[in-house]
Amino acid sequence: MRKVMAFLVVMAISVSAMAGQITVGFAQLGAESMWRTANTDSIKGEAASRGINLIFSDAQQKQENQIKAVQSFIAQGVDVIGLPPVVNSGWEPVLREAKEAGIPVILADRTVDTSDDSLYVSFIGSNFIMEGESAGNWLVRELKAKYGDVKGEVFELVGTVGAAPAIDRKKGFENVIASYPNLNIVKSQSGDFTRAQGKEVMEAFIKSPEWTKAQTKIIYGHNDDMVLGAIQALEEAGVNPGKECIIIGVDAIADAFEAIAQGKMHVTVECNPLIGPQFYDMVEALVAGKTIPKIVYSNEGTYDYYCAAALLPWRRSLY
Ligand code: GYE
Repeated sequence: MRKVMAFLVVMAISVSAMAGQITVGFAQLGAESMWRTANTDSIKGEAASRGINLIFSDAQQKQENQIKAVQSFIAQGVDVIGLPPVVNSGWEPVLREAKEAGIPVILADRTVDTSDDSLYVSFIGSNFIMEGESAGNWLVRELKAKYGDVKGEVFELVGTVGAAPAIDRKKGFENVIASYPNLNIVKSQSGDFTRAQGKEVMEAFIKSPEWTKAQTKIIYGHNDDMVLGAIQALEEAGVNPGKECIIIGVDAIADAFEAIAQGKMHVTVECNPLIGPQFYDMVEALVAGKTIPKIVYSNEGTYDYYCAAALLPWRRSLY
């Protein structure tokens, strides 16, 4: 019986190899936000519709788990590895292992910090610095329109410490506000991109002297989930989020559109999680022996209270 089973397994593998079926290992970083859930659905759904054999793992926001997943994909001899690195450092050894095994790695959604960019074939995702700049530019315009003056105190909810989107969304935002001496970040703390920790951090902000002193309270969150947690904390503390603060998020998830439509939040900068189709286009090109671009950015916009209510049904239909 065992021999028959083993034979069937070997047959199945060789049939799929003969049919040219592509195997991809995707070392997802976790399930920390609605963005991530949509991203996972896109990666899984697109593999299924293209008949790609996807080996998927979830590292629960731990780098060591992601490294182990990549090593196991190398051992299994997959065709291509997809990796959204949870933090941006500490990847060189495992990327070198993949390179030596001749398995291309596509960085999907987050970047790594390395001086040797031959360790991965390509990056697909967002320009996080531009997202931070969009958030800053929106804020400057809003303050000018509302008060005729660019001043205020920013309470910043930072993403996962050391993650590319957290580093760059901060950098981009600071690039813009640096020109305005009366607009400053007065508190900045990580909420690890989750709703629960966003709420906790906001609870601490509300108790701080900076909060009491602030004249124009601005909340800038590196993702919508942390902002939605913060809105809960504000409401529980008796603060009217939409009236007493200016609230900015990133991602543009449907729940943020809803919060904006309800007047509890002001704006969200889009970060597109639906990168499955572009990702597998790159995978298929690689397997066909073609060269692919080193960087592929996804198209993104900014949605505020002028349009969020009208666009909510469309957003919900996406993810
Ligand atoms: O913005 C955030 C998620 O890496 C772009 O990760 C992604 C970010 C996204 O947890 O919500």
